[in-house]
Amino acid sequence: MFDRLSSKFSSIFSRFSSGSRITEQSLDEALGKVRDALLEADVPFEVIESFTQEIRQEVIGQKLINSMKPAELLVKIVHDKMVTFLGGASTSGFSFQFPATIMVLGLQGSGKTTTLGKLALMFKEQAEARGKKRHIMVASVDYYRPAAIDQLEILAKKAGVLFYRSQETDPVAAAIDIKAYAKKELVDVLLLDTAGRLHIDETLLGELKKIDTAVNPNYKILVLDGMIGQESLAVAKAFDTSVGFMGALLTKMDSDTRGGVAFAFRYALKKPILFAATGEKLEDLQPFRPERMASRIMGMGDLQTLFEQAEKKIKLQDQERLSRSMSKGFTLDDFAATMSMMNSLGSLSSITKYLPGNLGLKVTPEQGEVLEKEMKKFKAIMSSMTPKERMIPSLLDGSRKKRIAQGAGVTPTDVNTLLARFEQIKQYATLMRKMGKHGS
Ligand SMILES: Nc1nc2c(ncn2[C@@H]2O[C@H](COP(=O)(O)OP(=O)(O)O)[C@@H](O)[C@H]2O)c(=O)[nH]1
Ligand SMILES: [Mg+2]
Repeated sequence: MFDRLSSKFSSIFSRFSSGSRITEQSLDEALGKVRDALLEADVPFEVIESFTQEIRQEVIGQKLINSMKPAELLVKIVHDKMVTFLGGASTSGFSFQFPATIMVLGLQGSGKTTTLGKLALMFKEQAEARGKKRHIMVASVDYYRPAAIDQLEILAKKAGVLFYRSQETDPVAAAIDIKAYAKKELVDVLLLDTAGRLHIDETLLGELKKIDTAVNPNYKILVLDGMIGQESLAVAKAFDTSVGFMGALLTKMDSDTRGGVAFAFRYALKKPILFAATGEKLEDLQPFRPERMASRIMGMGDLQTLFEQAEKKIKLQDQERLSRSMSKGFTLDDFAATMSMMNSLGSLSSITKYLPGNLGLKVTPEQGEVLEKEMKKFKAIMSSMTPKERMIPSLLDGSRKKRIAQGAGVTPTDVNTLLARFEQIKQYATLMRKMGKHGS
């Protein structure tokens, strides 16, 4: 998600090394680059202007120019501003209150039907995780596209949720029938799919309004194709004035999405972005967390997302230790835990995008292999160290390094490489902790 934007931002701020001063000139230069990066990401001009102006004011307001304060503060200001622009610092994410009827709106091809299947699966898994059984039903009033309803039926089967096909053929009558059926069957969550067109048109909006009135959903969600960029604004505004909705769900964020849609939508509509879809599979749906998104864009990695993905795959106790250490201090033991967690997560190239700094650069499969070999070495090295050495690596002197290298069957250079890598990650962990992004 936002990979291109993210690599731009990483290069802007990597120039501000720790301890360097911010000058008026370097600030303007950096903000100019921020502007370019956002323009290229298809963020609307007025959004960029207000974004950079607010940052400038804050830097001046906080008297950062020529101060001895480290340039990290500038990074923090930009980061925090980005969080605000993307939706605020709430870390809990959005949660629905059930029982509920949820209706999706959006243009044809934006991903409504696919998304409905994803939401259904997510609700089902959430209930199962709490040992509850939830009656989840999906239904559609899309009578315009042939096979649109069949598509939903297939998704419902995959997700393992109920599906209902109304015999009515008028969308409004079908909507009323569906709602009544759901009530009769004591459905907890009714997910209603609607038709879209390739362009906003009055007939579509008029019909949606009638369906809205007939069904009176608790939640209306606008599904926005993340690939369409600024154009999404007109779509969002048209749906908002005619039918209304409470928040948006961005799809296709796995594609080479430039990020503009998130900024544009938030700025113009002031409504939350609730979820981001990142693929065609049913599992490819995540809560949209402005804070994490901002960290990703700024190249600070998204360890929290990595933890979340890992949650299903690794033992809780490993993970707890890891997130605890992220919020306190970072030792080689944690580094080792991170590595074994990464091993259990899958190929390196698929997960490195969540890692901060240099490790977060795009990794080709070949580079991935090299890194994986390196990691095996690192593991061997660490198992040759004493627990105390893993806690305080600075204890290692030349002769200990040699002994450890021998024990692990590697060279002393490998030991130094490991320590350098570790320092790098530790610095990021420390920076992120300072910025209070973890442990919340
Ligand atoms: N890559 C990717 N494709 C998606 C995503 N969501 C939906 N699609 C694809 O977009 C196309 C249109 O999706 P569909 O759900 O039929 O859109 P609808 O017309 O709004 O119901 C399908 O080919 C989906 O597989 C996503 O998050 N990522
Ligand atoms: Mg559809």
